[in-house]
Amino acid sequence: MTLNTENTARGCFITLEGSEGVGKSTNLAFIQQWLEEQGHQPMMTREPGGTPMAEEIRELLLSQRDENVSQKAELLLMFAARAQHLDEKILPELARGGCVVSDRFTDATYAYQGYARGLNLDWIAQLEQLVQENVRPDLTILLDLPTEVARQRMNKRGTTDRFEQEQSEFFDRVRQGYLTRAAAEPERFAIIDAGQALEQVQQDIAEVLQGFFLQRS
Ligand code: Z5A
Repeated sequence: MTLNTENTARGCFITLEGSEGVGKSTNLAFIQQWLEEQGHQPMMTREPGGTPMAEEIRELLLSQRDENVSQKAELLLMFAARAQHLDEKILPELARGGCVVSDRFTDATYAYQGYARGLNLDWIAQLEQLVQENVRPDLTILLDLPTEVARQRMNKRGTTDRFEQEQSEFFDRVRQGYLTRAAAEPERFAIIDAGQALEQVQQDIAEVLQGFFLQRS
């Protein structure tokens, strides 16, 4: 399917972002329920992944391996998965006027591959343009939490993928990367304090969603 900015004007594209352990999975279920209660039929998806081929790329990216993973290979695989995800799933849904909610999108590439790994942000911007043309999220909810607290939450969970093996400094850079992007685009980002009690986090998310749909009506 050809990328077309008109597609995004018809549907709505919401992304949920944050460093590891901030509670994305927990709050995605809440967002889905909130949207359904408001009469939407959201298409819930995630990155890397979202289609069979993109999920295979996710496996490649997250699995622990003996050889070093080239940072450029990691970056290109993120965008390869994204191209497939966009063409096969996101764009068709936006074109039919649907609401897409993605657990991570390109802000994660800026935060992880750019700010945390140290890859050139201009390369990321060029790949973003190539793969997405003018498609960008309409709303990005950023769950923000100090790395220390997030790590304590993750420790309770057990399994570790290739990213979760990184040191705290890496996740500090991820967090700062997200905050830098949010500061540059305050009209798209809503920052939520994910250190609050879950009920308060979800109340804040509901207010953000309410404001977003009010603005569009
Ligand atoms: N990645 C990348 O590098 N570049 C890219 O472009 C993209 C991704 C798209 C996989 O992502 C990895 O891909 C990711 C970045 C990289 N690596 N890392 N790290 P992922 O989103 O699948 O993986 P994740 O970040 O580890 O997300 P997760 O496993 O879904 O974790 P989470 O959603 O943030 O956490 P959770 O499971 O919902 O919550 C963690 C625990 O905290 C859990 O026990 C909850 O019950 C608890 N929790 C949640 N909220 C609260 C509150 N408010 N209070 C107390 N406890 C809470």
